[in-house]
Amino acid sequence: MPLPSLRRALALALMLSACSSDTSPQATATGGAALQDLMKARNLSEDDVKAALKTFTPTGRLDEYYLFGSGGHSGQVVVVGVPSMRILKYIAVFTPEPWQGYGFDDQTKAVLAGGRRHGKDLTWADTHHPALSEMAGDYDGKFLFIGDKANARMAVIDLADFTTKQIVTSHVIESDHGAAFVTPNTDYVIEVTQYPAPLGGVYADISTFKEKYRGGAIFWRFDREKGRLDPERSFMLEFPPYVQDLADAGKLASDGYAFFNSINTELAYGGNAEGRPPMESGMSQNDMDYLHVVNWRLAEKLVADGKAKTIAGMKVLPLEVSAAEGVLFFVPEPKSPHGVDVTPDGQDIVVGGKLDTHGTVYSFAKIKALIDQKKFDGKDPYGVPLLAFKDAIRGQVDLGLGPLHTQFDDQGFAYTSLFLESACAKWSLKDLKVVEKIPSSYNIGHISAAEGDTVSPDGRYLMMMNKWALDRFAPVGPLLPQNFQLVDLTTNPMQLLYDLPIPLGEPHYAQMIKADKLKPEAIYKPVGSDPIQGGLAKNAVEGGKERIERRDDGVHVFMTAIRSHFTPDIIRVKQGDTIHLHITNLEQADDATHGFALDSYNINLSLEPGEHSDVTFKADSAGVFPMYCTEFCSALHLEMAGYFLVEPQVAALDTPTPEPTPAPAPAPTPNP
Ligand code: K7E
Ligand code: CUA
Repeated sequence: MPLPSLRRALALALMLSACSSDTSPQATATGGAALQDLMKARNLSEDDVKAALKTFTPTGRLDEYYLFGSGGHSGQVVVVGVPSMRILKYIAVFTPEPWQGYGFDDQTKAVLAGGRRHGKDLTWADTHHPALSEMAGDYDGKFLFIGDKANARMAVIDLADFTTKQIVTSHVIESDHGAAFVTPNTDYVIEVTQYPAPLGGVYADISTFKEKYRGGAIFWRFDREKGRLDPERSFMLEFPPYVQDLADAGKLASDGYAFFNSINTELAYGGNAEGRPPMESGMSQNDMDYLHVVNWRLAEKLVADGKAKTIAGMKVLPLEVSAAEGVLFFVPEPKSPHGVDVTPDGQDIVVGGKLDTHGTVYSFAKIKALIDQKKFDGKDPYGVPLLAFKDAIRGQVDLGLGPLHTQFDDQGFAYTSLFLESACAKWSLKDLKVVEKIPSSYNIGHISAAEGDTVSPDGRYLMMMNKWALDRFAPVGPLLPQNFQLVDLTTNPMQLLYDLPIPLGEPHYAQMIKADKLKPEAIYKPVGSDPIQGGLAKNAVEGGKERIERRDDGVHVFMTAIRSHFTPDIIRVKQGDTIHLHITNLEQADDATHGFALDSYNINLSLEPGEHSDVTFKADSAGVFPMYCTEFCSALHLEMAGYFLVEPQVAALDTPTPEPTPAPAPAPTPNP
């Protein structure tokens, strides 16, 4: 280590020892020497030590930010503390999750059932973009939304208890990608199609792609009072089958508008075994695709005026209406664009072109002027007015290879991920010049800066979300984790602070929110709360009123859980009975969660303090089934158990046939 660095390391050691009460020169010198030894022993550079000091969070200390990241195919949301990079939670969303008992009780089964499609239960999802609820364009810390690209679903998570409350789907579309993105006051949550299909889930041969296949943007109305999306008050805009991609809502200067990009003006639809080009080359022929500019407030009005038709229960504003009434405009965007991100002041829209080295910065003021003056550059084949590229842009910034997604800070800088270059570029919004780049490991997708897509970004931190991690972590076989890399934005140059392997693929986007905006509850009140419906559950059980009742619809078990027993702890039923378990956790102490597992019946509940759960099932197998608590809740946790006894309806119905016993040896002839 060169001498000046050594001196700086000693200064660091001084900083360290200043925290302890003993600041005598002797102790400092010893501390410095000890730190030097430690750095040497662990082969750490001065930058490593700085990174450690910037992220290390002592036990009991809380993080400044929460990062809500997509959990990819897990259908979950991963919650990470920043800057410590500690994983705090996986929120179960689109898929059953046993620890949280999600998808095991009647309440959460009903949530998952909201996402059934074509009569099928779906047990995976492809989550891409989480969206925190906003007020006036700023995160308010109340709700989180996330879309499922594969199955065109949208979920609502309440951040009061970090629990999924609702999943909706519309059969009008078959997939999405630009989801979820919220309008500045969370009036609507936006879900934009990816792969076009005939609207309404009907059949039409692929050869009718141009005529019958369509994309669209669903505006799911959010009822903040109820904390739920309201399908009745939602609507969709019909789009040509251009393969829409990402979305962002306008804000401040561009409030009332929304922007979507697309990648297929060629209208290619594959068929590489039928004499047509494969999708990837078919869709990359033209130099320009179309940025969709949507006046959603006008669309909302036209829908209210009865201009929509209903398809699969969704109000759909027809393409010709949008084109004629000034709802939809197209502006060319360079080759295979990907991200579309509105600047904090709402004045510009940044689009990254995967196959172009530029980021294109569109000016909303220019777009709006062209629209107001009806200065159109012709129409697309579907009759949608086109705006001239050169008249709509403020400029282009030469970013590097494969620009994708852009975030913002509080100093007038933008950050754009460069997929092909495996780097993130920092550039000035004012003069559209790159300031510096930081490498990522590897194949960076989205980035997430602290509140970096709101009207008031914080700067501070940036997370690079990388798809490949090859040489970063101890090898775990051919399927490697993804890699979240934390970057310090306050230094010049930016500094890489931490690599966090994410063993849930494939995350796409994340949002980072100031931790003090969230006020999660620690316990459910009143005792016996239904976390999904809210308030006291219909079948909540009071301590002392536990009972088993046989009714016309089956056996109702009103049970309580408290350290360290279930009451009742023996349940006797007959084979074939329908069982209704109603279990209330009477605990009101933080973290006093009980589990409830029932052997062989595929039941595992998580009963958080004050929570009530109902489970309905058929006791179709006779036998003796232990039930027990699955959380180590007390010293007598193992004793928190009981029996579920199912008496066979027909004698020996379920009794295994005994192995034939060998004929007994003939008894010895007794002696006379
Ligand atoms: Cu670029 Cu789905 Cu936002 Cu992946 S998307 S990276
Ligand atoms: Cu309750 Cu263990």
